[in-house]
Amino acid sequence: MTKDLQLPPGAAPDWTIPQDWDAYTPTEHATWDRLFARQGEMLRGRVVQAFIEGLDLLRMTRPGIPDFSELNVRLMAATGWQVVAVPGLVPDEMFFDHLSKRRFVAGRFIRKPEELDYLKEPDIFHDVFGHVPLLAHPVFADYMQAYGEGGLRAAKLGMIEELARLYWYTVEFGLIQEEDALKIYGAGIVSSYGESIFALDDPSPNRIGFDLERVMRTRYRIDDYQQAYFVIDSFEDLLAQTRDADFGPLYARLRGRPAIEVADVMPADRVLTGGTQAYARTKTSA
Ligand code: HBI
Ligand code: FE
Repeated sequence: MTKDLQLPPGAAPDWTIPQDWDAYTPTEHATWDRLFARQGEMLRGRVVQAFIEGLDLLRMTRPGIPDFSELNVRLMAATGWQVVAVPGLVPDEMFFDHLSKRRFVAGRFIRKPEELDYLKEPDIFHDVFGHVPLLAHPVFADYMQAYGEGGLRAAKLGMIEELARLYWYTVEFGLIQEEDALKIYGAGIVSSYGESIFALDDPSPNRIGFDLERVMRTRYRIDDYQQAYFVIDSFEDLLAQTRDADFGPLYARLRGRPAIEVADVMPADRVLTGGTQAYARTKTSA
């Protein structure tokens, strides 16, 4: 997926670069603050409680782009994780290797003020606001490390695409059942104004109970809101389902079965919302 990437000049062999926090301009800090204010407001009552707790614990509620060296003192104390800066996308195996060592790679740049809702590559707002608060949660922190370890094994077996679907439908676009309500926890949703509303409230997408094998068979779209979201019961359950799974036989079964399309509903699905797919249809008929 990220095979043709070249090590950028100035990056270390592990693809990290200094964050160079002093180089951020007032405009860049102001962009962070605008995005933070907009998401903070909207996420109240929509995001999993652990996310809010992570923001507070890591003191991410202070204005301006976070300085990784300060953030890492608190994050390290909470769960032993660190955030490291990278120039952009890194090769899959490098990405997995960092995760397996409890290092989360984050873009250092921030989107332009005139493109608040448009992102070609993950920037610091997506990577740090979206992903880092949950890394302060001990169980989610362990899940992320286990994912990295699983990624290194999947790479050897030629199963990165299947494993990447798990990341996509949990870490990026996951929903969670919390005290009888559906909440957001995926970073791709948390860092997006439009999708924070769409993922929970819109009648279009399917919302289906999480099942590891089902998710690893399901294609995803990277160009628009998801047509299906998968719902976990708790981070403990997500970690248990993936840590206790026997990936050898699982990969053997996946090799023999066709992928599932984004909007398909399968007979074994635990359907929470059968989506109308009205939103996706407006896009294809345009
Ligand atoms: N690199 N910087 C960065 N951020 C990502 O989220 C990322 C990456 N490289 C590979 C990757 N994600 C995914 O393809 C893996 O989940 C497979
Ligand atoms: Fe992400």
